[in-house]
Amino acid sequence: MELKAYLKQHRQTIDQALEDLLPDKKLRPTQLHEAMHYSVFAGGKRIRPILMMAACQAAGGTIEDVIPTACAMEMIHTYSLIHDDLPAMDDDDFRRGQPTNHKIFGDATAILAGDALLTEAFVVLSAQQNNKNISAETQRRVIEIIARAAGATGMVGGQIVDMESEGTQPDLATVDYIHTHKTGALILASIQAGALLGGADEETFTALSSFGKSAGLAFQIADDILDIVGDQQQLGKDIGSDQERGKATYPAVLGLNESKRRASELHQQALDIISPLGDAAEPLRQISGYIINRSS
Ligand code: GRG
Repeated sequence: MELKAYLKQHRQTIDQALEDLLPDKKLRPTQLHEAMHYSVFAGGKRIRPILMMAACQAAGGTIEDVIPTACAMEMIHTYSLIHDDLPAMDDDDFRRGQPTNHKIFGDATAILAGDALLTEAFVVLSAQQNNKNISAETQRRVIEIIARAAGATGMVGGQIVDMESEGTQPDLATVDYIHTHKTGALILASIQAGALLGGADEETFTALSSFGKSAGLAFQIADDILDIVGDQQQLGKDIGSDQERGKATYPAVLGLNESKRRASELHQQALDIISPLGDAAEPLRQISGYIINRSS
């Protein structure tokens, strides 16, 4: 399997499905729809949807069955980035190499575009009655997993602890909390949703969930490391901003080398956990390696 081709092909599948699922830009309210399109198509890696597809495959399922759910996840992720960039939060000017949503559309429209993306995601999630491969109970479970991961005890919870910790000297437990909630929760939920929609039995679901926890934390540690050693142009955003803002990061608590060691250790753990899943899990293995070695 060639990872680059796999990522490109699956990214294109998601981009096309997102085009079909998002409200038409020309429809009223056009300003809102344009703002939603702007950030969704500003060039994200689509790593959460791709992880969902790969987890579905690892569980023996059909990728087509996860596409709407994978798009809903990307809509939730994009809303979180739009809100995170606002002046009231990180106040960032660039995201995905483009001016941030509020820089183009203004704060109020950016807030509403985020709100609408989050809400439309649940329209997409709850509107899948026609797929005969997915039972209503599986769909309900997937919606609950995603809602919890996005909410107060998931991503939003991680975000507020992150904000509260700025400029403090956080301990490792607090950094772990921030990372596993702010970033890890949606990654774990993507993998769990893929597993369930792919028909995973309880044993496979448990293995893929453990994989998701390790991969989610590794993703955020890699993000912390990139903020120090990354290339601004490849990342599409300013580097060094974590340190400038006194953010609670792994390198701030453990140093750069120990952070790199932890990311590799988590990758190895993730590989060990899914070794019983054989060839079907090969995309997940390679994506786990990409997560810690990526340059953007
Ligand atoms: C505002 C509720 C709320 C939550 C914000 C996601 C998030 C929580 C904050 C973003 C801050 C940040 C840079 C976190 C680091 C990890 C992360 C989510 C990076 C961006 O995700 P990628 O790398 O981005 O998947 P692309 O652009 O490829 O989709």
